[in-house]
Amino acid sequence: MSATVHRRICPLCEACCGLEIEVADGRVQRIRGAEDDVFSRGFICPKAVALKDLHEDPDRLRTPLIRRGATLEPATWDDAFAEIERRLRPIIAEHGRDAVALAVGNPAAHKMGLLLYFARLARALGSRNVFSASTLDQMPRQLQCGWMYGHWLSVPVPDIARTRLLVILGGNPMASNGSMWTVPDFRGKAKALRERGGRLVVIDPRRTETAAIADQHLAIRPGADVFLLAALLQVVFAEGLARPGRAGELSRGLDDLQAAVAAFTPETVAARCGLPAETLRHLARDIARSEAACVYGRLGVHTQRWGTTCAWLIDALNLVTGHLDEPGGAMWPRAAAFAANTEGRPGQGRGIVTGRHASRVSGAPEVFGELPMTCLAEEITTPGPGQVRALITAGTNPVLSAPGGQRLADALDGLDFMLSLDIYLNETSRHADVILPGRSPLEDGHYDIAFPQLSDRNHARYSPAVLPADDAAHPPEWRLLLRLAALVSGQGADADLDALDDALLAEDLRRRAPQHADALLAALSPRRGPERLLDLALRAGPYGDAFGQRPGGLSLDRLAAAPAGIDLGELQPRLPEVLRTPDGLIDLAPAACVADLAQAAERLAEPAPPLVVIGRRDLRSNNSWMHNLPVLAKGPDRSTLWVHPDDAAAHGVAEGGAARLAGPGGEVGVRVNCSTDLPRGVVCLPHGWGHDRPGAQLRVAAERPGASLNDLLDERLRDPLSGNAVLAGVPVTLAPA
Ligand SMILES: Nc1nc2c(c(=O)[nH]1)N[C@H]1C(S)=C(S)[C@@H](COP(=O)(O)OP(=O)(O)OC[C@H]3O[C@@H](n4cnc5c(=O)[nH]c(N)nc54)[C@H](O)[C@@H]3O)O[C@H]1N2
Ligand SMILES: Nc1nc2c(c(=O)[nH]1)N[C@H]1C(S)=C(S)[C@@H](COP(=O)(O)OP(=O)(O)OC[C@H]3O[C@@H](n4cnc5c(=O)[nH]c(N)nc54)[C@H](O)[C@@H]3O)O[C@H]1N2
Ligand code: SF4
Ligand SMILES: [Mo]
Repeated sequence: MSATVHRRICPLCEACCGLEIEVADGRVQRIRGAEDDVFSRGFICPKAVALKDLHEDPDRLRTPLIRRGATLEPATWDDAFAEIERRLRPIIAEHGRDAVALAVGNPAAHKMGLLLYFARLARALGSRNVFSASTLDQMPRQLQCGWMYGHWLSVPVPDIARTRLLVILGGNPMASNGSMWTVPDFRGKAKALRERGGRLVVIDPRRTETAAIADQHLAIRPGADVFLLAALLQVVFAEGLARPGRAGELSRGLDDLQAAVAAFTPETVAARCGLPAETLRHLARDIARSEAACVYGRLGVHTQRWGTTCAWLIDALNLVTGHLDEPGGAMWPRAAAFAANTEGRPGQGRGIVTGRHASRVSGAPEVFGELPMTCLAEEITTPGPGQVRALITAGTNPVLSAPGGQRLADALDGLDFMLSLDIYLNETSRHADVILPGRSPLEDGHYDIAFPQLSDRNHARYSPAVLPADDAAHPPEWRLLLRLAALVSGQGADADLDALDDALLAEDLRRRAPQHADALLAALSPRRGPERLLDLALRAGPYGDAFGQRPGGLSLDRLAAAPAGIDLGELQPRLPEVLRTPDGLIDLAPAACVADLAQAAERLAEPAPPLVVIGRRDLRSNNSWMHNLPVLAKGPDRSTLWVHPDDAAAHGVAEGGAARLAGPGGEVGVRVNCSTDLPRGVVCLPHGWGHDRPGAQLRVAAERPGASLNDLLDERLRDPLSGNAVLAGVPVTLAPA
């Protein structure tokens, strides 16, 4: 039978590479990079090929499961929804909406149906107890952008194509392929940067894969970035190098910023950073004097106690040195759809409000409608009004991905009801009473909602489903979520979903364009579901056809007719139009950050713990859920603890040997690999392992389960501003097993 070649944007990481997938006899034959993809130009990594294994994985769930005693057994969709209705409705009736918590994870960012309709479910439920992987990851960055620019997804990214000096703190794009920065083929782009005489500087405790290709690696002590960044700004101000320029004229708070960093001379922070004062001074001068420089910080600076304050200092440094919104500096993408910073009145908006409520037990602030994932366990286990009694998870595995994972696992067993939307029976979903499986990504159409808002070049791409799916036999996730939305709003599990989908969209349209709602609804038919929302977003977006008012503009029809995507050009300056703050200015000194930095100053002299743990990512792994795919699981063990050989000797552990690693949240058994890429006093363990929990169905992963880093981390350690978890720089002890 003849093969067909299909396009698909890879849904596995933020690089969003365009793939070519060859199918014959209904089976995936071959996956490779799409050379003519306007954005990724043929680049892929080894994970793309694993989409075949994912699609074919016999452990991937294809039918709902319902708990019968100790086991989860296959069931029909109708029985599963009947069970959900039977169990969930009384909990809402008796204890109210807050008794039902929602938790959503990383894959939702990569599946438009899951993302758009999870929002529908959350709205229908109306619970305060909403948790997501954002508070294990990038919430500091979003909060800081909200405070400074007025919207949490107005995130400037390095314009790597034109920069002369790129400084990366706490990011390892050679392994992660970039984050909060969609930059396929980082290696090629970094090489081009160096070939045109530019420089790459990496600030990371470990000599990472990215540090290895850099011109300079500064092995900072974990958690010291807040001091380093304040010192760089101090030098810029003290040496008269500040030239905030155009962005400066649109800012307020420059004097407050200068005052806030004044005490942090390189000499005062050098010891804490583990770096010479002169090195910091030179770096500050290089950034300030470069005609096009960009400082970029990621996971390693966000998942620490000072995450939000670090994010602020990085953007402040870019702005004060004249590199914000300038070619080669940090620039805002202009996405074709769903970007709030292209909607409403250009240059001004409502800004953001946080802390509208607080978590019941720890009093952690609400941020963007969420509470910290690290508060979930205590909200389940602490009795009293408002206690969480039921949980719905969607594409999240917090038992492995959140600090205090084992305590969370214990808490899940105390729930009255738990529902998981997941594709596996895994460490988290094994606690559920009902599991509703999502489909293989190859069976759904795809448009990235978030990542074009973070991309190093403007573009739009859409992939239709690669393989046919039978909606009745296995409904897409958006219909599962809609059915749940109907259920929690009292309409019964057999509500007319198409009518509900129409009604929800009509409601959206009436809010946005009251006079045109009916005409718009008609113009968008006969599409349904996420594709209809996408068509609306594209046509109403900045490049859209405005429903005929801008002929030749974007629509889903037009995008679908361009399989290689549509290039929308290099990043362009967007100030002041991008801003959505109430006064139309950038806030260079958000009060909460200034106060937080003052607290950091008080802790500058604290003695460094003798041994701390940091995390790592491996090109062939992805968080907690791709260890069951044979093509990625083969090869060397990627779950080992890396230790400097002198530390290994000092703690009596040997290369290849077993050891106990203990932290503030617990201890785990690990296997040791010695590595001189780490400084002394720092050990390195990846997260997402620990696939030895009974009852999970991950046969390949269970062969080499590894241990979960999050079992030794402490869920009480958070960035107080954003509620984000602290995932690195945590003190540990190491001993032979
Ligand atoms: N292959 C692969 N790719 C992935 C993922 C994956 O699991 N595997 N996960 C995806 C996800 S969800 C995300 S969010 C992104 C994350 O992508 P990145 O932000 O690039 O994250 P990491 O690769 O974890 O790199 C974080 C770096 O911070 C360093 N670090 C730790 N502590 C500190 C510190 O105190 N200061 C400084 N300066 N550095 C520190 C670590 O050594 C590490 O090199 O990757 C995505 N891509
Ligand atoms: N210590 C430590 N902890 C970390 C990190 C770290 O660097 N160090 N990184 C953090 C980061 S950046 C992130 S983003 C989080 C991720 O945290 P999570 O989102 O909780 O974790 P994942 O491992 O991505 O788990 C994804 C879940 O979704 C399921 N899934 C996969 N595809 C689909 C699908 O198509 N549909 C549905 N319904 N489910 C699907 C998987 O089976 C799995 O259960 O982990 C965080 N945890
Ligand atoms: S870098 Fe790899 S995992 Fe990420 S999108 Fe590209 S092919 Fe997929
Ligand atoms: Mo993440």
